[in-house]
Amino acid sequence: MFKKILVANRGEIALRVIRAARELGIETVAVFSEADRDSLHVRLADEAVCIGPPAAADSYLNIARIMSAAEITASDAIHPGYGFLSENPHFPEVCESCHIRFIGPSSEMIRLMGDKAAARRTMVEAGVPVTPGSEGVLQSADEAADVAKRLGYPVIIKAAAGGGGKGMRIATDEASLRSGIRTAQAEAEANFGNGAVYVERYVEKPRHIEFQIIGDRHGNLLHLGERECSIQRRHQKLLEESPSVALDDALRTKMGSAAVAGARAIAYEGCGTIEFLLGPDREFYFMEMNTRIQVEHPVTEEVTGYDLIKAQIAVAAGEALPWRQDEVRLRGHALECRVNAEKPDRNFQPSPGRVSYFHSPGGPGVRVDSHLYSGYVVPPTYDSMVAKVITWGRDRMEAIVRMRRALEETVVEGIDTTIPLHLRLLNDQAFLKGDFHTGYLDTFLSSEAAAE
Ligand code: MV4
Repeated sequence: MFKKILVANRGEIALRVIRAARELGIETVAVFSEADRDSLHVRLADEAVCIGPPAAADSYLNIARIMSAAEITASDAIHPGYGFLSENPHFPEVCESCHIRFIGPSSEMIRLMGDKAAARRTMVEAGVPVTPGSEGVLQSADEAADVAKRLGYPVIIKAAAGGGGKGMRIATDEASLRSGIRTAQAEAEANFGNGAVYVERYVEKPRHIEFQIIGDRHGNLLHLGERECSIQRRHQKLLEESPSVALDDALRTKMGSAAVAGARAIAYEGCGTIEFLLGPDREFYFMEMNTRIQVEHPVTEEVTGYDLIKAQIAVAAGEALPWRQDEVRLRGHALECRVNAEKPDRNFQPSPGRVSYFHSPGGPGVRVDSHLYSGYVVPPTYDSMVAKVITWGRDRMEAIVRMRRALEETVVEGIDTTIPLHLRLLNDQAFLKGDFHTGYLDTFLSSEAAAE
């Protein structure tokens, strides 16, 4: 097992990793930017190294500075968390050349799944359902028009180097397809330095359902159920839950087996997520694979009882997973509300600044993953998420009632947060019925605005 792990991240996920390492008896090293000098991860780690100025490019994204911190502290492994360097295929390569273990998959795996067209092809070969679409990237607008005619409109144009919704266009006819191809290529070239695009049939009113998978180097690979992530705005999730009301045991087994088949086809090691679109007709299609631990991993931890960060560390150290698919039990229901330092009523404008007072909720079935404390200054420089409130209940309604109660208990003074919006969502009829898709939140927000 590792002796010392460097945590190449900040905020709540840095705390989460430090806590798991501590329970495993592993020492920790925090790295921090000048904006994070007074952050909780700096205090909770055994050692801390300043790696540069506030701008992420000069600190949390700077591989050379992070490797120097790892070398001077004699760290034997690095946990990347999510965001920042977690899906940069170059990072595990540099770690390997420095004889430091990267807690995550190989650079080849990250590179393969980072190319959305290649990921799609890989899943087709593994027998995982994908949306009907072009064979690979498109060479011309004429080729795109031929493919779209065969598929039928509407279609969606996606960038091979994109992901998370970047560089996408919906086309409803040949004219909008031809202009969409041009703008998508230009946008992809400008943003990713790679203008390659492909086309798929557009699935209308889908849910975003993702499966947590985990693999080790001994051939064990299993799924830990799904997360319902349809409640999002501009590809930022606000609220996640497990299980999804849209799945029964039969569909869960079918989608879970597809997720495992996809991950097995690439001999995946570590924690990963297979994202699916689930249509109103209950047909499902592979969308993307994320090769990192995700923000919403706690809802899976709450229904399975497994610690995913400890598992990630153990698997990276070469240990065999002690879990078998037929032993995984999904118990009860979990919700996660992301609390962001934003003004939801002012178009989600960021609300950084000093938190004059913070009171964290507690009691039965409540978990809070947060780096907030009274007096903490939320910097304007990074992601606006300041807390994740997670609740567990024997059924969905108990988890919802607990979430309302927990958010009502929470006090965050000095900045605005998304808590009031969450409380309104948790009383919405469609949400309560579980009757929603990826367009739900936009509709909810416009209907609230119209009622003003
Ligand atoms: C789609 C789709 C409909 N049909 N693909 C959005 C992010 C990226 N991972 C792929 N995305 C989508 N791909 C087909 N063939 C709709 C979306 C989509 C979406 C997916 C999940 C969650 C929110 C979304 C919001 C808009 C579009």
